[in-house]
Amino acid sequence: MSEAGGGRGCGSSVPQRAPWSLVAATAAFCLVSATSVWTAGAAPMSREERQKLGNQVLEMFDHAYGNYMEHAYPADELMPLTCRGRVRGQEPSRGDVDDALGKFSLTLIDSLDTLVVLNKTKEFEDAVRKVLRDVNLDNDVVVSVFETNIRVLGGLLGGHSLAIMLKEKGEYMQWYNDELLQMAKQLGYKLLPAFNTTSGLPYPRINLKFGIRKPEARTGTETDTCTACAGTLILEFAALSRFTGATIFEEYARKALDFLWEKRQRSSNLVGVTINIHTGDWVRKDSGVGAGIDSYYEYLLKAYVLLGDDSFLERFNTHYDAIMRYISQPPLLLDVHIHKPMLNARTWMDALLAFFPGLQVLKGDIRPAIETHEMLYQVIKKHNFLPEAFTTDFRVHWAQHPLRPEFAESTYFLYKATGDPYYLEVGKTLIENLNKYARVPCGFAAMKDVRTGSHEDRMDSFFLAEMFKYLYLLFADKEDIIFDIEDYIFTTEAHLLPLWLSTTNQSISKKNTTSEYTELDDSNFDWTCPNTQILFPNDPLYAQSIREPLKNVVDKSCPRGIIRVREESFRSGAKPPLRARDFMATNPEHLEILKKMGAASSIDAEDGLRFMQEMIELSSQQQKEQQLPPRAVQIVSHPFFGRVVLTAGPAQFGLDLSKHKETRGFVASSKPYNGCSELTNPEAVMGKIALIQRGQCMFAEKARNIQNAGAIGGIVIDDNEGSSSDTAPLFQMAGDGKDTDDIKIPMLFLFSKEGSIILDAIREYEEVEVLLSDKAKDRDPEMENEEQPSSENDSQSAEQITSSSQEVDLVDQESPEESSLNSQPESLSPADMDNAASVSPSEQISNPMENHETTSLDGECTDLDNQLQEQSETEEDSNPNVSWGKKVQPIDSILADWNEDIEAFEMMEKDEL
Ligand code: DMJ
Repeated sequence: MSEAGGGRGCGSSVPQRAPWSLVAATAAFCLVSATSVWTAGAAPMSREERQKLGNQVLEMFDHAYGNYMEHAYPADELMPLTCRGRVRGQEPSRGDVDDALGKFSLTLIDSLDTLVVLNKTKEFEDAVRKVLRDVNLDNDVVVSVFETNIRVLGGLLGGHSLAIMLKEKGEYMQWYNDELLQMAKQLGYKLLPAFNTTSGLPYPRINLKFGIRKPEARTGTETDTCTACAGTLILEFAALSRFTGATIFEEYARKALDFLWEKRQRSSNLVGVTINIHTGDWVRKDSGVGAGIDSYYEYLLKAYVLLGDDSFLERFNTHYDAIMRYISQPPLLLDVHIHKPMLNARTWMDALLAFFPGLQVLKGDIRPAIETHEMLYQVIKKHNFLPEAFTTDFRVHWAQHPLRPEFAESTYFLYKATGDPYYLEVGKTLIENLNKYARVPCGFAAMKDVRTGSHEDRMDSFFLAEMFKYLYLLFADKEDIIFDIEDYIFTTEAHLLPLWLSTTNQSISKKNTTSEYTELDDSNFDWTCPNTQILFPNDPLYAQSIREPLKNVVDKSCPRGIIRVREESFRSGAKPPLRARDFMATNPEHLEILKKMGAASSIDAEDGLRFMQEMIELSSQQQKEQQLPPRAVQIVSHPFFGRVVLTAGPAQFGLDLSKHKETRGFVASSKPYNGCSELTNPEAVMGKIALIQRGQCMFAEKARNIQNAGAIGGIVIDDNEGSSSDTAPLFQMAGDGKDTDDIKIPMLFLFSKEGSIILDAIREYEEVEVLLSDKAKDRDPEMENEEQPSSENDSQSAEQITSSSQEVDLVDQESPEESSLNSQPESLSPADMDNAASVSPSEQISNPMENHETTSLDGECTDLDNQLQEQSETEEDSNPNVSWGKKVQPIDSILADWNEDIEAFEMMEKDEL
């Protein structure tokens, strides 16, 4: 091992060992040592409280795992709302997300080593027997190579690693004879045909029975794969080789990594999101640390830790240097272009990047880890969960949350590194939120929309593989775990592989690796293995002092300012480039800069391109900001007790539920059902929430008719049979072009599938009470206490009623942008009849309220931001019909002038390739 290895930067107290164990011990040493030095900061948590929380995690795991085993096994996953197994082919396709399901009892395999970590040794023994007895790896199913590797191969290897550990201890698993390893090897051979490409990058999918080439395979025509998909194999494949002595697996995984390394963009040292597996061309040239790339970086560093091969560390450090140079804009991590790394590729971040602070801990770069983690925590505090994507000013971009574990993972590693009890409190919040908002009678359900609290009929296997492991370990003492966790490394799916593998069957290490590396000076390795003195230079409040300035980052601060600091420091001395968000057409200096862009130097040209791009994004973003967020209809009466939350469209008139307290009441159908004339059953709707069918007259007219009959609210149900918020974009109900101030009651819109849940409930239970609000309220026992007591079965059947609309998840098939279009309500023009289908953006009515909430700035924000904000508020207040589109018109015309330049830049980019 060269000096660049784990020994550098480590405290001198690292015991002298064989090189491999020094490498392996590096991360563990740094982490373990840090936990013991914490003496001040957040109040310490007592052992009693930690045990209580640990027990809560165990109970939650039992609830998730128990329901999977009882109601879903041997299916791949549990559908927690309908309480049954998800069997591929029997449920409507969800697109790519279904490629994880291979009819191989995915959740059971993914949960194996969690059982041991959670001290459920007996259950582990039973689970292993079930896997050996029931699981078939030879199904005629096309699966994702990446997902099958990390979840199934990783699950079997993690299970094997802990099975042999238990066997050696002499109490459990005495009968075990490497059967899981044999299955892993069988699966490994099934995945190998995917590597049959000239590049050595694997095809993204494979048929478990027929491989790639056979006509029955139904795959093998793909040309692209994601970087993470090709670069997240080495841990499992190397472990398989080293456990079995069959070197081929490690060789293939190394070859794929070598190819990716060769293809990195040489000037930025970044990689793109997707690559052509035949030509090696980058298909998507944006680059970040989240979706599509994340675990490629993770595996380079961890391959170094597990295998002790310096080349992996050198590659990781080279990439890390580039990430910190271009992508890291503390506390944000923003995607950039690989060829133009100073150009942001997006204005939003995805939830997968939440693993990155954990990786930074392993790398030893604690400060940015604390910063990013804190920023993410502020987003979570606002929405209870991390939305799948959120903007740089922390608005929801993509509202789904499939119970991802990345943030819990980073919380655990930060706690291990700092010993700061603050991270225990963070973990406690995660537990509370899971129980409050995601727990359902039959497991835990993914959030369909973090803003409304609605659910999806989905509990992914990674929830059991990862979430419970990290949460349990966070609160556990060494003696709470029956083995030494420091002897293992976590794969990206949190499966455990023993560090002793680094000295086993290592004949193939270094074979096939490239020898060309970018020369790095010593500073690249400064933070490779910090000791605690470097992390907390004589100051136990260090972590807290890093977090403190970020405390209000989501609610009050000005993230734009944060980015600006980075820019300024980047080109010290030079004037910061003009950013689209700051641009004012009336400012002559700005116009002068605009003229210069693209003409003077390559830096000006780059600024010009970025400016253009930001203008386009800003324009579409600000149009979106005029939209009202969706609302929630929550069924609160027996036996639902708030567990059923339906995503509803808002109205641009009537009581604004975001400003006022929610409205609660029993529902009653209006007569006539379309609500287009005076109601003939006022006694039935008086004091209730009236149900009205969409169509035949304006929404506002319906609202007036039910209000006159004494209704306290209204729900308009779509008359297009089968429509659902899963598949159709929500919209806001517009007024009728006249003054609608006379409408005082709240009005919400439900698509037909969601509406029929209420109608079904009325048929079944007669008295149905609902809550209309901007966000679902806690499903806590209070609701039940207000009602007559009911059995668990009742509650379960209540969830089951929702199956028709909740079970279909089409969101994963879409890009975040498309999905956000779906989840953001669109508005219908006042001139339209309420059953009109299309919406013209120019006809939208803006909503100042939303702007207040999303862009509130504190005193430190720039005057330009404030001016723009104030300007926008004044105009909207005085004339609610002014469309935002009109205000951006000058920008649009400026954009048009720049089309030529964009084309020129695109040509330039092509030439570079
Ligand atoms: C897990 O399957 C793995 O952690 C993977 O690397 C990406 N994320 C999912 C869970 O979010």
